[in-house]
Amino acid sequence: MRAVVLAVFVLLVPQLAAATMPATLYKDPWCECCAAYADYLRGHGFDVTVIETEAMDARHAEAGTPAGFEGCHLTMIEGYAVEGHVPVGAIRTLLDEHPALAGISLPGMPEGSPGMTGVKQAPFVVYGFGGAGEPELYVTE
Ligand SMILES: [Cu+2]
Repeated sequence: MRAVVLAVFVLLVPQLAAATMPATLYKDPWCECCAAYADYLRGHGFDVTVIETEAMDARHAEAGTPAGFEGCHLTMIEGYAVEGHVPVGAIRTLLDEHPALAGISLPGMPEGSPGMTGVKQAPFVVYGFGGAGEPELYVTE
């Protein structure tokens, strides 16, 4: 009996760990697509804390986000900045690869991206920033 309990425990623990990856999402109080994105992340196993602030410019600056790559919201995950409506696949790649970047960004709130309405028109181009050079393509989703 004890062996069974232990086996169940061992099976469950990695999933519990994956289910509670913490994320902190900064948004201004009026942004609704930002709240929809927070729900999207929750639906993919992130434990999201939403912080509403009217000082988003300061948050982007702190995160090291270059001009033109700011999202309508900023999510901090494991020390990385995730700017905008970045699909979770790109976040998982970031967390797996652990590159020397400050973060990743999907600029421009594309239609059909997570938290946005509409229909996806083209692959989402996610950029990496804060590395050795200028921001460059990190992954397409
Ligand atoms: Cu948005």
